[in-house]
Amino acid sequence: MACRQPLTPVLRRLTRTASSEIGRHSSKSQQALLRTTIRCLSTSQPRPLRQTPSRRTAQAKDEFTSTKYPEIQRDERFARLTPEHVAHFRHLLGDNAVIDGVTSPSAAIDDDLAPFNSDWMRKYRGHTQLVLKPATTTEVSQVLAYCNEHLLAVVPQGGNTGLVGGSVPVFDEIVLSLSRMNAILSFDPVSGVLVAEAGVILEAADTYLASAASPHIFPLDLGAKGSCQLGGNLSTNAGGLRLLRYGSLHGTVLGLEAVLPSGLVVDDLCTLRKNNTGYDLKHLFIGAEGTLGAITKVAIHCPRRPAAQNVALLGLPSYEHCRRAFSEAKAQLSEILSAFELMDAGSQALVTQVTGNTHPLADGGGPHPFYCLVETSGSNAEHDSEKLGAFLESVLDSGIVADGTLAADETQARTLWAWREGITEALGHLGGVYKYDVSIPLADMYALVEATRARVAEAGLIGEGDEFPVRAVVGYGHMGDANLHLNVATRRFDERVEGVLEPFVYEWIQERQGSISAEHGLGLAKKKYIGYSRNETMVGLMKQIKGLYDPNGIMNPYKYI
Ligand code: FAD
Ligand code: 2HG
Ligand code: ZN
Repeated sequence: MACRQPLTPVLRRLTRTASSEIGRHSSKSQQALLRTTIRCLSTSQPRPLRQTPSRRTAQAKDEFTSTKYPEIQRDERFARLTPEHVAHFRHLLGDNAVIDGVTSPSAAIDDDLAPFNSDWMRKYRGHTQLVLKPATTTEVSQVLAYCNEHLLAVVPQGGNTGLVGGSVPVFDEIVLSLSRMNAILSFDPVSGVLVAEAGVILEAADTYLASAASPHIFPLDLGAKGSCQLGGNLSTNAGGLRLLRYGSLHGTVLGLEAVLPSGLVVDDLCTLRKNNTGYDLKHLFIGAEGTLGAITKVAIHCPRRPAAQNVALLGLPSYEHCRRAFSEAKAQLSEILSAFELMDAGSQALVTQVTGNTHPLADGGGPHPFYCLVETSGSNAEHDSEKLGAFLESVLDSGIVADGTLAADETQARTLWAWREGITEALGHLGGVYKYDVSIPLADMYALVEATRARVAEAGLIGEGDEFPVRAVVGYGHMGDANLHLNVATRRFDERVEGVLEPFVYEWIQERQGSISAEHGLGLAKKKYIGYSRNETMVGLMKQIKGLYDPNGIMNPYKYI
């Protein structure tokens, strides 16, 4: 509250000067105010994350999934890889497309295989001895047909940034990496339709669109954009930071090409926005997590890149205030609102701890119990700035928001975003994390974090000292989509913690008609829990579809289906 009076005019002025015209038209006092804010923000520039001791400990203790979860047994229907199989793949793809630990095991090959065996969180670790990197759809088709015929299990892998253990093998499954299929195939600036191979990195696709003669934007954005691939994005049906504005991949993807385990190429690379001709089968692959086939190409509708973008970070006294701020943002910013993200104080404290940066709102009466990041995207900088300024003024005046800051340029906007996008990485540097990515009606959403915190405390598992496995229970997420990320940050993975959290979290969500997987999928992590969000009839139908597309069950076995 302390900062409310002085901040209001600052925000108003910064809003007016937030475009690239700063300095040319702004008054001396405006420039002074702007400099103040820049100075404040520049102390918070994100630094590269350090390799903390606890992160190293977590890595050193990486356990095989098969050891950690002995109840998952290798399916002995699957063949074990032989030198003959490997020779066949070398002949098919060429030596450079094969990482072979079968015929030439060595420590160096193990090092090459390691990143394909371990997931991003270092929670799951498989035993693959073979990675294949086909370069064309025909090669994918030949590989899968051979695997199907010889009963060799396969895990498709994109950027390996998935957060549910779906992208890595459990036992000796072959990893099918799509990384060499990374060409942009076409872009039509009039319709906005981009056609690309599945291995294109999300950020590369967006950079390509940004530099087009008429700049466009990829309708999905997320913190892992520098590593994740379009095929992986579709396979997880990733939601990300701007779903609120651009909608889900089920709406933006117009067509795709996929290869079934039989080798059959499903060519549904439609580039039309309307195509009501029978079942829309592409949707089965969106969110299938590699259990039906391998996605090889994508056609997606991309909007024009907004000419103006503004970002504000707000400090709020309670979750209820965040809900009110969101409601106001929708009402007042309507068509230009492009993101509304939630962060609790605990999540921001962990980012501060890991990066060593000063929080942008640390001086204005902070730390605040909650923070919201609001982004607008539109075609008219002046109009958008005025609208955002008026919104900020009204939420400050009405006491919904206690403090706030507005980015004055792109660098500052990125800095503010780093406090939201950097949470996952910061948490990963502190040890093991139990992640729950859930949808719950907004009224109850944050209550899950409080209930979980209370439960962990009651079990005596949370505290400051090393004897406590849990450091913190934090919540953040895509408030605009009623999508919460409940994260339990630990010093080490510990069975007692998992026992206290599961199935408690899932039961809590089921009671409120929520979803146990909002955007990350089920993978291995939520394999046992699908029944909390899908009824028997639906799981039964899924199994029938799986049986139809993949009768031998070679695609991503041991995962949710
Ligand atoms: P992978 O991790 O390689 O694979 C994911 C799944 O898809 C696996 O089951 C795999 O078998 C399958 N798969 C991969 N490629 C193919 C293919 N070509 N054909 C068939 N199956 C395939 N997710 C969100 O939804 N929103 C976020 O905001 C978000 N932020 C993130 C931030 C960070 C820092 C990190 C690490 C992850 C984040 N994620 C987020 C998780 C998200 O699922 C992934 O980032 C992304 O969508 C997965 O893409 P990938 O290429 O890395 O796929
Ligand atoms: C995000 O929104 C991602 O930042 C990751 O979906 C969430 O770390 C997580 O749990
Ligand atoms: Zn998310």
